[in-house]
Amino acid sequence: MKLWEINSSEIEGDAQSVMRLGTQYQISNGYMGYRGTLDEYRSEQQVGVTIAGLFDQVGDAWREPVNAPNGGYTSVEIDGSPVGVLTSEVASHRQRLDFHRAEFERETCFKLGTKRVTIRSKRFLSSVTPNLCVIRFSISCDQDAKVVVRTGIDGKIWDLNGPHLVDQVFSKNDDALLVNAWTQETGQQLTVAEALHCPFGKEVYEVEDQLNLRVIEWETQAGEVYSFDKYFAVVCEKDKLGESVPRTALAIAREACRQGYDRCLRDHQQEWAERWLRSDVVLEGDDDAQLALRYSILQLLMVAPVRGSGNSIPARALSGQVYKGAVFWDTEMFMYPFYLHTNPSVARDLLRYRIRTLEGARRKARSEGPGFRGAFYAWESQETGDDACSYFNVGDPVTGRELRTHFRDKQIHISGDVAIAFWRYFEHTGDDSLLLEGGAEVMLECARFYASYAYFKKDKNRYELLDVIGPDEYHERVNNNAFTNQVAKETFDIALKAVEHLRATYPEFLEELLSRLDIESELVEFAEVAKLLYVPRPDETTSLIEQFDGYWKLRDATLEEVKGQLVHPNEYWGAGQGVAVPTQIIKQADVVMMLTLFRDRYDAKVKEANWKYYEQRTEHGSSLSACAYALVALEFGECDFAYRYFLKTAKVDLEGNYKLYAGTIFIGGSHPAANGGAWMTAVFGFAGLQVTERGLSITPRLFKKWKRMQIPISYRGEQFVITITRREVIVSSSPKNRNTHRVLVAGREVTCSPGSSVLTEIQENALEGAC
Ligand code: IFM
Repeated sequence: MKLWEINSSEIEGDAQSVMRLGTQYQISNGYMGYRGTLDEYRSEQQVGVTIAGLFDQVGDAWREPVNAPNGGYTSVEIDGSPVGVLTSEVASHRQRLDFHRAEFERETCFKLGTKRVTIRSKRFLSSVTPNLCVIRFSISCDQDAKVVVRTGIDGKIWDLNGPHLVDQVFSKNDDALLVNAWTQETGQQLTVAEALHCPFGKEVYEVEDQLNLRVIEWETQAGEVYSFDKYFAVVCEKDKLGESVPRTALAIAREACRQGYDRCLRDHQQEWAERWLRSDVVLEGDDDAQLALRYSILQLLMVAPVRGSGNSIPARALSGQVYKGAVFWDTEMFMYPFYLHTNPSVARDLLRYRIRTLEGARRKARSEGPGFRGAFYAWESQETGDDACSYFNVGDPVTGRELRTHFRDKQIHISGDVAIAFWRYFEHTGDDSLLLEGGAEVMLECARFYASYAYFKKDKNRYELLDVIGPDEYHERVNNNAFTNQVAKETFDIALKAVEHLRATYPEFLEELLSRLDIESELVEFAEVAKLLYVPRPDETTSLIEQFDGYWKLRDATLEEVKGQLVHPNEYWGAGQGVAVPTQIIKQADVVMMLTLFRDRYDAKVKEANWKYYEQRTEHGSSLSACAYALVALEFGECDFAYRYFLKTAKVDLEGNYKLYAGTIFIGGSHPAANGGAWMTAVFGFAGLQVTERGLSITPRLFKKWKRMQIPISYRGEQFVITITRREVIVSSSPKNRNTHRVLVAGREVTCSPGSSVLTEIQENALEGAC
């Protein structure tokens, strides 16, 4: 069990540990996230039940996702004294997150004079009924005692820019509790309903201090365990589950209560068993890495959007309202590969979100500059695809002033990141239906945007992309950022490839699409811009790629020097006056990100030279950075480095080693892009798995202490398990597969038919860059 759970006995003292543990122990089911806070906690302890895809704005403050009233609230009083971690003497405390079934559990023993009282609770967000949370709560005391439990729905909500839910109405409907509320901006109704199964005690209904409560009293007998089960449902108008939101919420909570805890848990567990079967990566020989990787996979599995909901995954997933609950490039570039390789139907849902928000991207292109056409995706995308990113996205902690940042208007690589994800879906799965569903349209509109953005420089006879921000956000408004230009060029190439595919396969569909978009005459221009678009190349002598025009001329400072100039620890390093701006210090992988995204296009010499140059100059101020450096390091044998950075990525939330502020802006919460980065480093990096034009390819570089890796992979709609030891690679094709596949193992081609396992011997350390 030990590699399938995290646990902690830390007694939460200060606000920082409450925040960190709340994030680390969160559970989620794609519909909502429930922070890993304790039953008795309230909004001051950042209890958050964050709803996916429901946003609200209050006044001029940032729009952000809505947190629901907490249906999991329970507090206990023994002999008239309140019992809780923050107020009582704690003899022992343990909390646990069970990976098998994404279940949070706590057990706390309190000392109350001569008495010992133990509280246990477990909760899970159902994987089969997305609106449902199920809780089992138990109390026991070593002596007879008078117990009062207050359990119900807490309407006092932790918000960053709220309050979002107004006119809360608390009521009791027969056996169930209800809180009804409405969002401020659009008046969307949201209901939390709670049903309870409690076979003991005397119950009274009460509303106090924004708590909609049942007060249950009874006399305990020494040593007896008293348990009750709580079922709460959160339903919003946007779910379109029925005519009446409250009635739907009541029906879900009551039905779960009728079915009972064990049945709800069984169904939930069954679904989780299937998820793990498709995605668990076994790392034998290294428990530390195994646990961190599995935790990362758990996070990705928990936050995948509910099927058909039209949502994607925000940069802080559902751990709260940070980053406005918005979807960034993090999803397509860092999380998406995991889903694409394990459960492409989720990858498909993520792409559908971009199809759904295409209109917003078109609006943004039109509004961001004269002459811009096509689709410029939101840097911070919410439910409509309009950009939630503000022009002043960071505050200065010294002066308190807002700083102009250009993430929204200049980080144009976002459109290409989205387009590339669409093409990779097609390449990986062979399924072209998404191209017909809107994918081809997205790709063409992204290409159109770049064509309208590109500037033709006559004297050099080339197109350039001026005034942009690459992934390194410390250098704004630069010209010809290597990553951005490469991504834009790729967008033209793949949009044209998509057109060719459709021309050959669905000519009528293509004709209708080109005519609807009125784009046929622009295709020649796309080809021309793609051909003449300048992409910074490796220098012939040094192999170095300049991150953007003029980067080499910036002051070559060290990280220490730059850090030494900070006046305030939270000061933002970029945005106009930032300490990194005049220097070559960068925030996160940029050229190196390009080298891993397009890993086939650059040789190991170029990778090594650039990695060595840029790594010393990278702050890794974003959790997206370390995995890119780890991946590239593996391509020229820097295995110890890669391993360290793999662990850094996989443990970002476990160690809580991340920035809490960018300037004055709170940025705490979970890091699903790093979770995806950890998976990529393990699978693309150490296992060397790649999808090439010739099919799957595996070139393992197992880290020295790893004995065995086992990776389930979905490819072309079929399932495989790859087992790698230091001496052999076994490719097992599921008996349910239909086709025979050729797989390249360490450069040798093997053939794998359905139901077979093919073993290839490899010589330890014989591979280039072996670890
Ligand atoms: O998308 C990232 C960006 O690259 C760096 N700042 C944080 C964003 C959200 O994770």
